[in-house]
Amino acid sequence: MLKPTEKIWHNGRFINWDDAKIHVLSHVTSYGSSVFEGIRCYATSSGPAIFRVREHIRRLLDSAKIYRIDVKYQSAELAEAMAELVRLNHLESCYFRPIVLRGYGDVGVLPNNPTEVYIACWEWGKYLGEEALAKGVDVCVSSWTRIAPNTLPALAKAGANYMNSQLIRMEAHTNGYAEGIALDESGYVSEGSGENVFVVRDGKLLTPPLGASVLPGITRDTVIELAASLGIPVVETIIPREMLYIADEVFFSGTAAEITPIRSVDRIEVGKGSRGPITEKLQKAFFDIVSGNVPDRFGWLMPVGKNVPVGV
Ligand code: PPE
Repeated sequence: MLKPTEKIWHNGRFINWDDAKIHVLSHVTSYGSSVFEGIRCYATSSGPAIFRVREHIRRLLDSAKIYRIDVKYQSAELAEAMAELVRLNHLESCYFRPIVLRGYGDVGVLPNNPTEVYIACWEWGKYLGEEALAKGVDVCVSSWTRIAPNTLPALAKAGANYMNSQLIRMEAHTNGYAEGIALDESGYVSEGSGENVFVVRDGKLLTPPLGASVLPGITRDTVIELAASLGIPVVETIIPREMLYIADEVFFSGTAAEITPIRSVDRIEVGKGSRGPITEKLQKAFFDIVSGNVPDRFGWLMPVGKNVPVGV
């Protein structure tokens, strides 16, 4: 269960956790009009640090722009609000949920409602279970198709997209799987309900392109950069479903899921049915950086104790 913290940021002010309420007739409840983010703050050896905050805020503002939602806060203001939240809530590590929503005003599809911006944070453990990172998870290919182009824009992280995600995740759960992988409208691999997907075959990393109805994952980008630095070739390409079965390794990437190995797809073992060596190498490179064990050579961490760097 969610463990409340003290403060939530709302439109420039810090309010009490219990006061972060909206009216039932807010535009968002009927029409799904919200865009949001999921960001982690890690406990590093030199204090809490927010991972890739710049990129997450950029995606939040991009999502809002796609939906013609005007956000009047600057990136640096939002980043500073997050750093301050960690301090006010006395957290070592946490997960942030910034949400931009259309609030209470008129009722009707054509929006005529104020924009509300909230940022909450809390301690959040491992997304797919404690053992998932080491042992891997069992997943299925979903019978639900990922949102098709020209229906809901996949590049926006909008609340409404998660109705599709819920169908994928509930079906997987009902059938005893940790997660489902959806195919895109053309029948090619798209993504999990809340993660991007990577396949390893013959030492090469494959991941679906942005045109395959995937969220432009920030962990996806992190994996691509880490792979490049480790000399592992990466190809963004359409991936047929059956490639999941004959892959040497498959894994998920996501803020919540981090880098989670997949040990079977539709009860077919992937490789040896356990975490593969390339997945392990990428996990190590990832956790070394976010825990502060190695220098942050990519500039991905923003320490909360310091001023926000210029350019955020
Ligand atoms: N695809 C989807 C559909 C998705 O929701 C996420 C993040 C990703 C890919 C990976 O994106 P990124 O986090 O930038 O690497 N899912 C978030 C929400 C999870 C939730 O259950 O809520 C997350 O991981 O924070």
